[in-house]
Amino acid sequence: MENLKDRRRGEVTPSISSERAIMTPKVHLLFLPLLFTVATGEGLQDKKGPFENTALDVPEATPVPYPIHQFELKHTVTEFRLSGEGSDDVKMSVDGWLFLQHPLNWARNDHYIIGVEALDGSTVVEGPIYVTINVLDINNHAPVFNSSEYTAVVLENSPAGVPFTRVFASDLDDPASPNARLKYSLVNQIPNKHHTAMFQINADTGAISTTPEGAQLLKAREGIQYSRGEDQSLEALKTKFDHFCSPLQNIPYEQNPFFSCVERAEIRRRTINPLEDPDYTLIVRVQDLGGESENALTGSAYVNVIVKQNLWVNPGPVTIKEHLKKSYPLSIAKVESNDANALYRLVQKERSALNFPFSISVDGDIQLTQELDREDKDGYILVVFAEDQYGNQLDPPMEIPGDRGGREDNEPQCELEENVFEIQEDELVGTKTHNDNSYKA
Ligand SMILES: [Ca+2]
Ligand SMILES: [Ca+2]
Repeated sequence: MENLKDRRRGEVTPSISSERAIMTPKVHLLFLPLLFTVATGEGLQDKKGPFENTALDVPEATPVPYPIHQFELKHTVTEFRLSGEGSDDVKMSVDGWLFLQHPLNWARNDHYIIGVEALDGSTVVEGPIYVTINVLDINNHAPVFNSSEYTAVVLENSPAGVPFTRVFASDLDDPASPNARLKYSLVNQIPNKHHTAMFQINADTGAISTTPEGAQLLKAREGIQYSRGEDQSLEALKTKFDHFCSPLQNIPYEQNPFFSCVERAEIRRRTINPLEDPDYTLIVRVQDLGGESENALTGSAYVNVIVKQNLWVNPGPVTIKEHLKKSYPLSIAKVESNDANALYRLVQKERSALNFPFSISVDGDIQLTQELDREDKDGYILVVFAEDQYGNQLDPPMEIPGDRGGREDNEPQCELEENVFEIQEDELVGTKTHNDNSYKA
């Protein structure tokens, strides 16, 4: 930032600083016009005008003294009297030059109105006039994130492009100008296995979501799976261990390196401190000037991401043919809440007076309760809720979309059909899920 400022100063006054340092205020005023010409290299004629109400644009943070405008007076003037807010920052020389004594700051005030009277001795000979100084913003503030470190949790299988967290930065420059037009970007992802970007950031909003790869590949740390109401104590872990690691040897659990390894991993997983041990750390950057200039000022922050196991996965499309001769109820799909004690509820999305031949078991088994007949209805949309005993949702309702007929009118598209939970005609042929697990009837 300092470099930019220095460079900007250089543009305006390439050689003023040493001269300014040795000058007394009196000499300083005497040589102002000459000094200004040297300093700015611009035609000062352009800055002249009659002694009348005038509006002037002045960039903020200019080096001083900065010549603003020379007023041409009709009378002999011995001094000027200035009034109003900001009048301490400007001065008039006896030859009518209005100049800045102190650099202006847009963030403090974007304009000043200063009254000026011309005096001969103690008599006002001209004025008062009112000079409006409009402060022009320059890009002298870098954008800053509202936190240097963020923490976020992302569920496995989070859909690509749907934000799971957001970062935010602000910039003290003029929000109506490019100086505060911010762009976010993702600089780095740690770890960056196989150079696959798992996350993306919306350049305009700072919203962070998974990429299609992330939606597919992000996995929570492995842990023990517990079923509904199952004891999750370390004693229960011993029982599980016996179950998976028989035949048993006569070794105490505590001395069994395999058991103690699993035990440590399980305890660590339960007491994980995301800040100290995130699954991913993202480095995000914000740039002003719309991110389109190499002169843009930047800010950065860390985003710690914890990947959380997500069991609540849409089982995907099911195709069932009508008049299927099976014993009912027939399992056709299974869902599992992230809360082992969830109560499941299954409804039909579109209210219908007709029979709804589906049910869901306490374990999340979606069952067909009778043969389907396309004459009755050619498609269903099922909505599954996972709730606690008070009816509060534990996972977002899962909508399993269905084809409501009319397929003959639509051009068949395999990709689309794979996303459709379709229950119709003749026979249950199986279900496909978007995580490639398959269900066989
Ligand atoms: Ca800025
Ligand atoms: Ca500024």
